[in-house]
Amino acid sequence: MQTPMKRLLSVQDISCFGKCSLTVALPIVSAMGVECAVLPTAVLSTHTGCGFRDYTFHDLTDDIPAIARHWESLGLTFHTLQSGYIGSAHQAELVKALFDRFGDGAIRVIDPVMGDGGQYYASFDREFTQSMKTLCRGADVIVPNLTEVSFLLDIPYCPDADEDALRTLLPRLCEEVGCKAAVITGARPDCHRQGAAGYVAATGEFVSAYNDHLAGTYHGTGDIFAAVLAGSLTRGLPLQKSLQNAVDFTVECIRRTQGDDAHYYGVRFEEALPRLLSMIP
Ligand code: PXL
Repeated sequence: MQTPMKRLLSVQDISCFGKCSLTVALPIVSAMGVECAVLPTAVLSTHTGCGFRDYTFHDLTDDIPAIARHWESLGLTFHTLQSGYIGSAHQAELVKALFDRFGDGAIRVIDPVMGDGGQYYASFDREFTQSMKTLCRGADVIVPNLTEVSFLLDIPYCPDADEDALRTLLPRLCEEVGCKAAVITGARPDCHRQGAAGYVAATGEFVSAYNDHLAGTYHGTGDIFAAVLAGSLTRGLPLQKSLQNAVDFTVECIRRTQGDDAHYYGVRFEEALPRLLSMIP
């Protein structure tokens, strides 16, 4: 008798070209030995960053209720529910309803994708932030970057938050958003290290994981981080080890991409995939 496999549902867009959201979540989660079901929120010709203009955007919001009904008729269950890029406030509401429907006993990992570098991504604004906040309520873990932290808490963007500042922001996130744990990604507590800092509301425990600081900004790394974190948690690893996996894998992807100007749109994560095998039990 084979051991049952864990199943994760990843809810985010397919950017057909550009290596982010579902095109990184699927290979990463699968490589971690976790079944990856997907609910695409939209199909885009490329992602919306890195100077891409005139990209196509096909919204799939209207498909969500029928997909959910079909899954319900099949009696499908998920060990983990993960969400990333959500296209609109209405879609965020439907994803919230879907997570409530399939959420019994599932780990909810939500990346409130809204922006980077202190700016909203195209088509997001303060109103959308409120819907994202509602989706995040009750999540087991949310994984905002410092830009998204500033939007969620309605405070100025502070890219240079040191360890003390992170320890102030994290409990505020849990309290104001209403999530069980918060992880701030892209944290640079000093000029040598980059990684993630987390906080678990129920225990008051702070956790963090860092690796070498590598210069530059790389598109899709937040999605890669979230996929490895969700995969690790699904495989039953504790938050601390899951964070370390996510940080180490993301930094490895960046290291392999540095100096490759042809990869202006995403990182060379494919070559790092074998490393995931040593990160899980
Ligand atoms: O990597 C986050 C992301 C996901 N999906 C789409 C995006 C972005 C960031 O720009 O545009 C479509």
